[in-house]
Amino acid sequence: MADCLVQKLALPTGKIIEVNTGLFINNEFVKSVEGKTFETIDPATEKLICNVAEATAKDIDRAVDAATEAFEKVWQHVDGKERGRLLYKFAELIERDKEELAALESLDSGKAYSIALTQDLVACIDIIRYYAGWADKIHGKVVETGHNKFCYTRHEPIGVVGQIIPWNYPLVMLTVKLGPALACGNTVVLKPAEQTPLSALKAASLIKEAGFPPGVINIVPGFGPIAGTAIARHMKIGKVAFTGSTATGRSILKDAAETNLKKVTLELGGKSPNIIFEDADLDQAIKWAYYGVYANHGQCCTAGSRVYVQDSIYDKFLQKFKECSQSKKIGNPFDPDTFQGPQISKTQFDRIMSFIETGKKEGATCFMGGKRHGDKGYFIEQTIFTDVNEDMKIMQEEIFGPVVAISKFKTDEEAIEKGNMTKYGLAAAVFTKDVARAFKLSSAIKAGTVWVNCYNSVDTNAPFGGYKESGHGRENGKYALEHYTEVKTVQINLGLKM
Ligand code: TXE
Repeated sequence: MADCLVQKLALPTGKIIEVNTGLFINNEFVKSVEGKTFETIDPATEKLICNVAEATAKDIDRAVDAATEAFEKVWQHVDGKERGRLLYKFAELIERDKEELAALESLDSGKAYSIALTQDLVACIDIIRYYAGWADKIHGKVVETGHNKFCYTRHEPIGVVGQIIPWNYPLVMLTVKLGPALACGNTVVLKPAEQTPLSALKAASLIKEAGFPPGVINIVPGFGPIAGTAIARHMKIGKVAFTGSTATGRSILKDAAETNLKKVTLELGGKSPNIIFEDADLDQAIKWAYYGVYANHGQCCTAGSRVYVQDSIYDKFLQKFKECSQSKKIGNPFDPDTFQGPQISKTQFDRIMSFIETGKKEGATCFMGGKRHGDKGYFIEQTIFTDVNEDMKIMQEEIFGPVVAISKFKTDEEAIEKGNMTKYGLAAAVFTKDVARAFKLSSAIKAGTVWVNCYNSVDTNAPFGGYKESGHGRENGKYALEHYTEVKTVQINLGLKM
């Protein structure tokens, strides 16, 4: 049965890649119980890439049963050194196949192949190696409780964890979620986004090849309201980790509350401010601000989509930022010099175009861009709005496309006030040479990450997550491990009498 699910996919470069398009449960690729499949589309051409098995609630049950059995019979007895060894092996296989994985990522999501290869894949390998290193270093503490007792804590795995990931960084999200969960000794049921199942399925083959026992990692492509909800509401899943929209995060929290109160971590949307002072290195600030908003076609939760520039340098900044925008290529993701590919889907394309129209209706000036790029694929021009105010929808809602609003401020206080005028709190940046001001602003801005004189500079060992409606909990680094264990307190009587 597994073989009939293997599909040969032709890349625009002429290369053929084989992918197994079944659900990955118990280390086998299988059809869905109901035999359903769904289409995955190339956003650069709007053409069908292939059909992929679609998980429904019955398949999630199957995957959870496999993960439960694997946890109880095998994985919880596997020590940290061995878990680490398997993770290192997985990283090695990702590295071996990085070109194929990057090509699939590019085909399915539209991101530039050169960027997928040199940034996304490099991050994936690093993340899995980082957590491989943690696997045998997860332990509790001795707690002082007086002479008559000995008290210690154990950091035990939760059991089966559910992971629901988005389409903007499919493989990076997969590794960010799998790394800490496996290092801590959990088994996993992971649902990739319906727009981008292919790289996750290719990674599933590597999981099997690495030698993970059957059922430890199960990968089940499907739709959010069906397969995603089944994970969020499952009574045998002890924790769910989610990255995606704030609306879906809310619904997952509600599902967890209404069922078994599973633990939930959420990495949600943002509307991040990027504040540029007159004393900043202007050329550097422009390059970082550009990367800050347009990286991954604006489909980045940390996108610095509100740029605030001190009034004395505003005009110069705007002109140079525009020139920088016009210098980068939008087009075929497989062309080596492409910076920006298409948006992920027709839905996202329409959503972004409607935000652009709203911005114009609200009275903002569309200073650059604002239109579809080309006539095929979901490409959108890099777009700059000026003459904006904080009440506008385009200043409050996450657009998740190549659209930036650039406005002015005069004082530190005004920059702080405007920067914080949002329900989100994922990230922010400050550009200045004044150290005291950098400290002041980075304390005052309510965000999970504040960059000083750089943007979107993410490190595997630095925690990542949001204040306010940008989420719960932290990913990356040691902080992520806290969300994948239960802490057990053991108290041993050494002489207390009743
Ligand atoms: O997200 P969803 P969408 C934001 C961004 C974007 C908007 C909509 O603003 O414009 O979200 O994108 C699964 N129960 N981000 O609609 O719906 C879904 O199948 C359980 C920010 O794609 O949140 C997919 O796997 N799961 C972001 C994942 O959730 C559900 C990245 C994300 O989809 C579900 C992506 C449900 N009821 C979008 N409904 C970031 N933080 O980086 C959907 N899903």
